Amino acid sequence: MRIGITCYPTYGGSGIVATELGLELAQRGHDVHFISYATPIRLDTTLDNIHYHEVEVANYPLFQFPPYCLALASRMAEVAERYALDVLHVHYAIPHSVSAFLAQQMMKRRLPFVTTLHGTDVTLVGVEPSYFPITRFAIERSDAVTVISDFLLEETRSVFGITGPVTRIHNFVNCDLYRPEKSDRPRPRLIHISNFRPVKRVEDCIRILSAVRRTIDCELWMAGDGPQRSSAERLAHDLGIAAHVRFLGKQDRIERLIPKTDILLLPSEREAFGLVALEAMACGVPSVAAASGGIPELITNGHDGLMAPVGDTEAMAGHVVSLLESPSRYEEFSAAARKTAVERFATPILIPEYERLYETTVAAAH
Ligand code: GMT
Repeated sequence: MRIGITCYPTYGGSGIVATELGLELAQRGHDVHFISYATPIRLDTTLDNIHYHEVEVANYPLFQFPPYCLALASRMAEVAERYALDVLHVHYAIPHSVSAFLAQQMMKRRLPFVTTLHGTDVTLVGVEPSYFPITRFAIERSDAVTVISDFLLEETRSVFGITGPVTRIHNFVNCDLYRPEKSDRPRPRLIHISNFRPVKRVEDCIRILSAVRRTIDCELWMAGDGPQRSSAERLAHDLGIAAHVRFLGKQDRIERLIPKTDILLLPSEREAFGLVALEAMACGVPSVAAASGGIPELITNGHDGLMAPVGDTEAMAGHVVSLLESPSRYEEFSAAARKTAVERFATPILIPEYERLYETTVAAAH
């Protein structure tokens, strides 16, 4: 098939899922056309069957806000026409599904589009009064809608009142790329990876480290960047543990980073799925996480990871200690985490679900 993909090209789970989906589809022989304002961070445009089309947003003194949504729609229609795309697949509803709808209206032939909802496009941004009606409209007008967890399916139905079909396709991981790797380190190492937005509760990671350090000498790597970074740094200083926390900034090759650590911390307030926890599991790194949103669909508590209520940093610290103080228990969790990733969330299991959806969507549109 000839598939157009639009996503946010910067850091963030939705762009990563879209990029890796495109790469997997290209490997399976599909022609994949990325349409965005920049090359997605994990995209290698030299690969066979991968094409990238930049969206240029012309500015004008009259524009306080250059209309990206319109430039994107024009580019989508142009690429779809020139390369005879069969389907457009947009990741993150706002504004991508609106642009896809406009592109569809511009075409002389019927071009179906699929919208994948990733989380904050429903739970946070989508509920903003200024975006709510147009987001609901674009979801309803999509030829197919997918969500990345059952949790998000429920949210989509209750927030937007969507009654039509919505397909749940969980996030996936390439278990050949994300794999365990033995590496020596002087002391245990925890890691947190995110965009440091309030929903991630990054300060909880600092509190967890502080509590764990009452029993075990360990360190924390904080990978990523965002608005909560400076408050997390301040808290580390205030708690007297700054020397044990490294802020690494944005990282491109997290498949190389995660295997150098022992436990991933994911204390999010709300997480539609928690892709980073899955990537860690594939590397044999179990997570200690908040039992929020879709995380329990991924982690089986007490088997391949441990969970506690949102904000309960003492319980999360207790979980970390329980893993680090018993090497045999740690090894069991690590092996179970890898097994879960391979058996339930690996690309060969989930990519065909997207392929089937494209086929039925394209067939229904003609
Ligand atoms: O806010 C983020 O975490 C980024 C966001 C995105 O869309 O880039 O991530 C969401 O999509 C990921 C991939 O599908 C999910 O694994 C994350 O759970 C989800 N984040 C939230 O729901 C907060």
